[in-house]
Amino acid sequence: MAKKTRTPQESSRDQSAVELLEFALEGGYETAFSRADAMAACPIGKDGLCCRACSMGPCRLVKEGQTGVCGATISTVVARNFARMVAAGAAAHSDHGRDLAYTLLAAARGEAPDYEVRDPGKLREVATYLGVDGLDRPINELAEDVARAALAEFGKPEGEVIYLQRAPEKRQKIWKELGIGPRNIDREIVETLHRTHMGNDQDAEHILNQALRTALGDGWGGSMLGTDLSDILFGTPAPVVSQANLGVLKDDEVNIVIHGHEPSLSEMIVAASQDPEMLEYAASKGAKGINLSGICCTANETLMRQGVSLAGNFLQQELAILTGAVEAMVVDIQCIMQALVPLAAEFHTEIITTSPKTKITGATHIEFDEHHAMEIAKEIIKRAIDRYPDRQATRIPDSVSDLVPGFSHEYIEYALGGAYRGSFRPLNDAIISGRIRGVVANIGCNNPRVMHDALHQDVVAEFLRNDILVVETGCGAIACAKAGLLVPEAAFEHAGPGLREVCEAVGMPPVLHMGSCVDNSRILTVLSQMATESGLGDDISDIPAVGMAPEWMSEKAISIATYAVASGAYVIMGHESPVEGSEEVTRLITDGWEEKVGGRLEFINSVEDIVKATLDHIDKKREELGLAPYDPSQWGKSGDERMSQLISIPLEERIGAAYGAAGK
Ligand code: XCC
Ligand code: SF4
Repeated sequence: MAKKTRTPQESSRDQSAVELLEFALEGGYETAFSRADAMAACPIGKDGLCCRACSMGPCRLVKEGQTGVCGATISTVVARNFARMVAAGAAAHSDHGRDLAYTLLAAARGEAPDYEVRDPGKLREVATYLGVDGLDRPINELAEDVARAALAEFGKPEGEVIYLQRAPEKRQKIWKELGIGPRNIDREIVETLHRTHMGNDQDAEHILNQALRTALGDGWGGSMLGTDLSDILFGTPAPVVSQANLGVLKDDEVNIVIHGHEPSLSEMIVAASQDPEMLEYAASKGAKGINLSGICCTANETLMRQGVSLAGNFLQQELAILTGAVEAMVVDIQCIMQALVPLAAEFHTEIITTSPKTKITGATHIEFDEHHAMEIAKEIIKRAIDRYPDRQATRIPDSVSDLVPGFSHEYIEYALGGAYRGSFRPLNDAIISGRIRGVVANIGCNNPRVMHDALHQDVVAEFLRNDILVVETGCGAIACAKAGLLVPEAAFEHAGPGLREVCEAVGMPPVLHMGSCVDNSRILTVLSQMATESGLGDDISDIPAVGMAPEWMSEKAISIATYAVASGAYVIMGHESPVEGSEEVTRLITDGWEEKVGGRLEFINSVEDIVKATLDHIDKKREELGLAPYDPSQWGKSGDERMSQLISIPLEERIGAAYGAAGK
């Protein structure tokens, strides 16, 4: 691929990003965008054709029929590389889930006084799933047993991951027959690393079966526990009003950006930032207040529960620093670019690493310890405040969009059926009647090799026009939030007539923000419940739904895609295929997996092709279910008036009116 320098306009769909990229260009600052232009992707590695598994190599297999020194074929090498991506992604999500279990354990034992069980109802529900009895015991006693049962899922010596039982029965049978039910979460990750070591598993299909099993341990294990335990500790999300994009930074306040993935420390920072002592200290340095905002999934976690605003998604981490308005960027784990440190050194921004798992050379390390959480949170905030007087010229873009996130599966159920009749019935009915043609889960990252946010926003706009309800997580959700798609009135402006009717009736946005990347497990729960509720078949693979990550970049995204496929979903990843180098592996993950598990994984990189493949799949599933063909001409004559009235009320007021006293 020839090197090509893109203009800021060609690099991002987001005008605030474009402005800051122009500033970076003038000032000679590097960003991931400019580095992606300067660094062509390795043509061998990108297709999965480089094996570094031993020192007889590395072997670069570039010609059909070529083998490595050990004789490994192209399909073996490509499958091994893919399986290792799944293992790394599953490890990241699951280790995050494990840490939450330890936080719950410490809280239950009274060793982490700043944490408590905030959602006892969810605690009891999770106890039931995990087979913990004595639901009426004192909350901390129950919480301790739930934490221990959760921890056991990571390494128990016998049996299978318990949460597999939350899948439709038919799905569980498929896993059993194929022998791909994960035995525990860690073991499958370890076994994948073992099997892909030199001289082990050398049959592409067999390696890929293990990839499916490892990924299932992520989706139905580590990630699902991560979500459940976060809800227990910090509350199950319900709709809130918030704002997205770099315009949320404030010129006259101390700006602290929290970035990464874990909610544990960030929840404490949220609380500490409201502490009168901290506010007073900020005032003593001339600041009007302390303004918190987030990047990536730490942002999504605190957004969903506390309404903390979103500074931006993955590709905006460096841009936030370029505004000159950020006193501290506090990072924990995952998706943190090392480039933040040298960039921050050009401004007054301090990069503070906090996880015992993540240090970055040159950053300040203040290690988080849940036993002294609040104390550490305050120390961090104080450091940020101390930087405020050093602030120079700022360039905060004026773009902000409102959004209404907080759609946990519990909340969706409540919204559809009410507190006493919570159910997915109305959603199924809307799909059966054809008001909603199908469902798309649009998730995943940004990638500087494609125009920032453009694929997310363009495919989603097309889906809405086609009466497809969209659920989102991760950086994809942030991309669409910035485009104004996550507010109820987006239905009015963007949705086809049927979807619009449904959104009007419930007062919900046509794009539902379901949380962070581990919260893709919430989507598995929704799909399972839809399959269990009658009318749409009896398995996830029967539902007219498609999953996608059009701008993916991380190994976690590959793990998510793989567990979604193993759960029966058709998944489209945009950008490049990491298995491009092998026709056999490409066939195995598409037709091969479809035969096995009913889901398939494809890599497609144009908006038109993604939309077409999605609509074709959804219509095919509708037909297989014997549903009426999609016909938008029947809908959209009712409620228009109500909707126009509704959108004339300010969002803050409307949220109470439209949502009632939900969830909390
Ligand atoms: Fe990271 Fe979760 Fe990807 Fe965003 S979407 S770039 S993984 S933050 Ni999960
Ligand atoms: Fe080469 Fe085989 Fe070693 Fe891989 S395992 S580097 S293909 S010799």
